[in-house]
Amino acid sequence: MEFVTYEIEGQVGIVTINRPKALNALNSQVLDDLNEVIDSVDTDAVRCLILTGAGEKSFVAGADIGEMSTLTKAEGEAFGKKGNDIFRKLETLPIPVIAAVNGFALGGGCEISMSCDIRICSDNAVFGQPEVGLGITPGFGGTQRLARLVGPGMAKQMIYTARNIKSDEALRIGLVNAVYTQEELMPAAKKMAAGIAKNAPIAVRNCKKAINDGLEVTMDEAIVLEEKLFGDCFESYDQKEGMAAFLEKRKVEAFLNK
Ligand code: DAK
Repeated sequence: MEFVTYEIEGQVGIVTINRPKALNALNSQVLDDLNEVIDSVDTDAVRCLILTGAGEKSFVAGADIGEMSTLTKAEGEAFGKKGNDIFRKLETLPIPVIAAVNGFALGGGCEISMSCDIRICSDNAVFGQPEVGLGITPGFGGTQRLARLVGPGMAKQMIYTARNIKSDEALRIGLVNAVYTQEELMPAAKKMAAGIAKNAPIAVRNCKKAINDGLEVTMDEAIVLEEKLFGDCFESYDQKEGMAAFLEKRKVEAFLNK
C-alpha cells in the first residue's frame, strides 16, 4: 500500500495515513488505499481502530488541492462521492474508531476526523474548514458532521469564515475530547482503545449503532432502536459471562464476541 499503513497491536488496529511530504493530503490514491485498508479490517478480531497521520506536523491537510484544481463538475462530484463513501464506511464500521489528530486537520482532514467516533489531539493540532477560501464548499460531509458535533452556530462560523482553530479552542467547543502533548497522544489513544477493546464487543458495537442511528431519527424511534439493540445483547455468551462475573464477585474471564 503506497500511502496508508495498517498495524495490529493486540486487539487494536492502527491506520496511518502516510503521505507526509504533502502533509498527508488526500488524493485519489490515498482514498483508494484507505478504502482497501478499511475493507481489510477483521472487525471480529480487532475491537477498536485508531486513525492517525504520519509525521509530526499533520494529521491530514485536506483533500489534495493540486488534484482537485482541474476537476470538471462531474469529476468533482465523483471525487466527493469517493471520499464520502469511505468516510461513511468508517463512520458505520461495527467497531469504534478513535482519531488521534497529530497536527493539521483541515478540510477533508477535519472531515475524516469527524467520521470517527472519538477525536483526541495533540497540542499542535489545528482544525478548520478552509473550503470557501478555495471557492468550494466542504465536500466530505463537513457541513453535516460539524453542525451535528459543535452545533449549527459554531459550525457556520467556522465554515463561513474559513478560520482555523487551535487545539484549545477545539476542546472548548467540543470538537475534540482531550488534548495531549505530541509525545503523549499515541499512548493516550492506545490506552483508550485498549479500554474499549476489553469490553464486550457485541455490546460496544450495539452502542455505536444505537447512538449513530438514533441521532438520525425522532426520540420515539430512537428509543425503539435502543430497545432492540439492548435486547440483542441477551443470550450472548458475553452477556452471561459479564453478569455472572458480577454476581460471583469475580473478574470477567474474557469476552469472546459471541
Ligand atoms: N493538497 C496538496 N498539497 C498540500 C496540501 C493539500 N491540501 N496541504 C499541504 N500540501 C503540500 C504543500 O503544497 C507542500 O508541498 P511542496 O511545496 O513541499 O511540494 C507541502 O504539503 C508542505 O506544505 P507547506 O509548505 O504549505 O507547509 P506549511 O507548514 O507552510 O503550511 C498548511 C501548512 C497546512 C497551513 C498549508 O500547507 C495549507 O494551508 N495547506 C492547505 C490546507 C487546505 O486548504 N486544505 C484543503 C482544504 S479543502 C469535494 C470533496 C472534498 C473536498 C471538497 C470538495 N467534492 C468534490 C465534493 C475537500 C476539500 C478540502 O479538503
